[in-house]
Amino acid sequence: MKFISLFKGLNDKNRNCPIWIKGTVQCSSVPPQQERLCSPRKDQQIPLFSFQEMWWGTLGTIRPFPAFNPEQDAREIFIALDKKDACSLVRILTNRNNAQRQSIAEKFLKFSEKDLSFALKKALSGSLQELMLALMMTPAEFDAHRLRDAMEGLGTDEEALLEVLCTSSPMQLKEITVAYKQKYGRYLENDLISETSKDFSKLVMAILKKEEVDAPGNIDFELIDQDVRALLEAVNCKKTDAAPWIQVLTMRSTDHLNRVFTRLENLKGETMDKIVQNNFSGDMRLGVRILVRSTQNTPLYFAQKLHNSMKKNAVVRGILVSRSEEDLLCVRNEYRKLANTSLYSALQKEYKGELQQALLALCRSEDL
Ligand SMILES: [Ca+2]
Repeated sequence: MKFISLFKGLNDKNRNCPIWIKGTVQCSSVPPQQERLCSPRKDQQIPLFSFQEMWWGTLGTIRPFPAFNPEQDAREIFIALDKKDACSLVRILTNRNNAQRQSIAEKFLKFSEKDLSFALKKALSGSLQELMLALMMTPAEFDAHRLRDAMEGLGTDEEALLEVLCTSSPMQLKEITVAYKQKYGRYLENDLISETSKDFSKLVMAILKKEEVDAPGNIDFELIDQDVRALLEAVNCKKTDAAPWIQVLTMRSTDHLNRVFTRLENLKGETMDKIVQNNFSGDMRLGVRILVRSTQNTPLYFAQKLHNSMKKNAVVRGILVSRSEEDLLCVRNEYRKLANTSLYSALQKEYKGELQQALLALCRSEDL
C-alpha cells in the first residue's frame, strides 16, 4: 500500500477531498496495458502544474493517452466496427480522454466520411451502446443529454436533474446551456420552467443562473452571521420561507456555505440533513438536500449515489463518465470507506462482458 500526497484540485468542488489518497499509484505516462507502478517517496510532493498541464495532479481516473495517434485509432476503430469487435472499441475509447476521443472522431469522419457516433450506434446495442455514445459526447453535451433525458416524456426525473445542476460549476452550467440549444434546438431554461413548479422552480432557476463567487481565504464573518440568522428565521416560521434558503444556497461560495452549515448545526443541535428533512417537503426537500450534500462533500454524494444505485445502469454510467476526468479518484476513496468494498469490485460483481470491461476501465483500478 502506498500513500501519495495529492494537491487539491483547482475546482473548489474538490475541496473536501482528502489530501491523502489511499491506493496504488499509477504512472499516467505509461499505457494502461503496460502499466508499471511508480513508487514516489512518501515525502515526495507533486508540483502544482498550471491548469493545462496538471493532469498528473488531477483527481480524475482518465488521463491523456501518451503517444496518442488519432489516425491510427480511427483506422483501428474502422476495422473493429466492420468486424463488430466490441472489445477493441472498448479498449481504445476508454483509454483516451475526452479531447482525444473528439480528435479520433474528426479523423474518422475525414477518411470514412462517416460520423463515428452514428457508426457506433449501428454496431452496438443496449447499455454498451449507450455508454460508448456517452463517451463520444463532450462533457457539456453529455450533461445536456442527461438533462434532456430527465425531462423528456411524461413526468420529470428530479433527482437526475438535480445531480447535473448541483454538481456543475457556473461556468459548466453556461456551457451546458449552449450545448443543450445546439443539440436539441430548445432553450434549457424554458424546459426547466415547464418541468418544475413553485419554490422548486425558483430553486432550479437560481442554480442555473448562479455566478462564480469564490474569494479563497476571504472569510466574511459578518455575512456568515447574517446568513445563519436568515436561514434560522426562515425555518422557525410556521411555514418555512424558501426564499432565503434559495438565495443563500445559490449565491455563496462553498467554503462560506460550509461555515454557515456548521453554525446552523450547532445552534439547532441537528445535522443539516435533519434540518432540511424537518422543514421542507416534496421536490423542494430533495433539491435543498442534494444542494447541501453536494456542497458539503461532492465525492461522498456521488459515492452514496453509486452505492444506492449500483444496479441502475444510467446512474452508474452518468457518474463514471462525467467524473472520470474530474474527481473519480476521490469518489472511489469515499466509496471504499462507505461500502466496505471498492468501487472496482462492486462494478466487477454487478456487470458482465464488454460493459463491465468499459466500466472497469473508467474506474481504472482497485482500491485495497
Ligand atoms: Ca417531462
